[in-house]
Amino acid sequence: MVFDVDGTLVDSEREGHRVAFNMAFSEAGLSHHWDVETYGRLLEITGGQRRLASFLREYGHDQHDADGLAAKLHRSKNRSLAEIIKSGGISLRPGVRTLVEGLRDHGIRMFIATTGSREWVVPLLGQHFEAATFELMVTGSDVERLKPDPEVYLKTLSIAGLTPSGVIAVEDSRNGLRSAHAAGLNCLVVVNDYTSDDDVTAAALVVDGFGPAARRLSGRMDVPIPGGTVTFETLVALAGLSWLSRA
Ligand code: XBP
Ligand code: MG
Repeated sequence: MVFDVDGTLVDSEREGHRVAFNMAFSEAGLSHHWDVETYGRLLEITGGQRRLASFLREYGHDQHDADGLAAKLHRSKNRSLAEIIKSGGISLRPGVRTLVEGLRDHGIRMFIATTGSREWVVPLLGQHFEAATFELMVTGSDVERLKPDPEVYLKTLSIAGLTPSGVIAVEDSRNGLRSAHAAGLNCLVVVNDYTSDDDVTAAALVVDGFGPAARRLSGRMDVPIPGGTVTFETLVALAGLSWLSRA
């Protein structure tokens, strides 16, 4: 299983990244402030630095100024984010720990494929999981093109020596789903407050959370495995993750 980070394993955008971006604006003496709704709109642009550059161009900065200022603000934002992480400000979504530990106990290989910057992804996941939990973490710092481009998933498959068959991506957003699909992966989408209106109907299965209370919103997933296929529900039931088969 290949997990996305922001919005999937952790509810990191609203009270994590958004707050850190605003701290970067005030540290730079800028009056910009991204409220919850504005940030939700800006999330359409993946990558914090690209998101900043696009916003600054909207505010009349020319391309060169926007890019230079975005890089400076992004460094500042990630410094503030590191403090938020250290203070325990970014927690796992409910049910994630049970799912990850259940998969690990059943020998299912797990990987990370995120747009987020390596400098905070590693310490954040290190805070919540043992080091060996994820065999590999491919981050936005490790690829040229960000989601919805498939590069981060293709790089994960290539380094792990896997083909898409039998590999399931777990995402929260339309950008993430498009990236996983373009890499040929089955995708389970677990929506959150920011992505509940995303068009993710192309996903094999859409649920509204992890854990026993999860509701299936659409789809069902047949997972190709050597010698045939198994429904995702069967796979998760086999993996002792019966909560998902009830979704
Ligand atoms: C979501 C993103 C990231 C974060 C901000 O990544 O688009 O850019 O919003 O992190 P994913 P950075 O859902 O793929 O985990 O500022 O480090 O980009
Ligand atoms: Mg995400």
